[in-house]
Amino acid sequence: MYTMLKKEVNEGLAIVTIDRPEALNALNNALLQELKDMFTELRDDEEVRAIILTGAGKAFVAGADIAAMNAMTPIEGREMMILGHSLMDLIEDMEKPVIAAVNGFALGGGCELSMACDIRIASEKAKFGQPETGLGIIPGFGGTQRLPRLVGKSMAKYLLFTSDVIDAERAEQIGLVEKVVPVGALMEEAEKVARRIMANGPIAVGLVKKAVNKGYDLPLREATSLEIELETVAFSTEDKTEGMTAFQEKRDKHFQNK
Ligand code: DAK
Repeated sequence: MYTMLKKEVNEGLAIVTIDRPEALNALNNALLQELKDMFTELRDDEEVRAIILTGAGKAFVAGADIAAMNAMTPIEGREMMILGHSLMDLIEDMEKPVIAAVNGFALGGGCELSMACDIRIASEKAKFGQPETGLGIIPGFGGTQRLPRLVGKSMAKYLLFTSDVIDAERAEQIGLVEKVVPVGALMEEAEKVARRIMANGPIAVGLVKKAVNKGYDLPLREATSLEIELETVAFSTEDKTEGMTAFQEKRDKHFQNK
């Protein structure tokens, strides 16, 4: 039973909307747990092949819940961080592609949640930032690590040190988002991208996600060895035969996810 999330599934594409209007979708323990339950369910649901995560109202997620954190002891804060990290890891480790459709504020924990997704598509109204140092803390859901991996070390330090909030256009320039679209076109564009991915071999997409995510943190030769192992798996699938045969026969592909 979800009180702060809505889920719609249409032809294999799940859209999850975070809806906690009183706090601009800020992440407290209860919302983190709901998100974790939701993504576990989506990971295990064979009908679902791709996921779009978005927010209701003017925020994607306006950060971790400041009121909740201010009342926490360091141990309670640590427990919340472990819960948050387990959610980010779950999204990153699941084989299905997850697209963040960033509709508004993606600050602190919200920016971190978007960075755990595979692709970020933003509306022109979206705003990004890691304002933690302005609160006397540092990011607690992976921002110190995922931001430099996306935008480079210096730009990440610039954003983390200054707490600057940047608009969607700037976020696209620095590689934090892949595409910026007009407000009314956000979900349509996110769905278009999701459907393009879903037209490809689902096992191949999952293996590519793994190769990029796991390989990125390995030395090059270990990462290229990982590619050999994962490609060997891809070569053992019926999807490989179907994809290549369909090309040769000049017909549509019908991937079976096997
Ligand atoms: N937490 C709790 N409530 C929030 C919130 C947040 N992050 N952001 C907004 N709200 C609440 C506001 O308090 C307000 O509540 P009421 O006063 O109406 O009761 C309501 O949402 C509407 O917000 P505003 O009235 O402020 O709306 P505006 O349009 O004027 O401003 C804003 C929108 C996004 C610019 C503003 O709300 C704002 O600056 N929000 C805070 C942004 C922020 O600094 N976020 C936190 C970043 S730090 C860790 C785990 C994670 C992290 C760190 C440690 N551990 C577990 C240890 C991560 C930290 C962060 O995310």
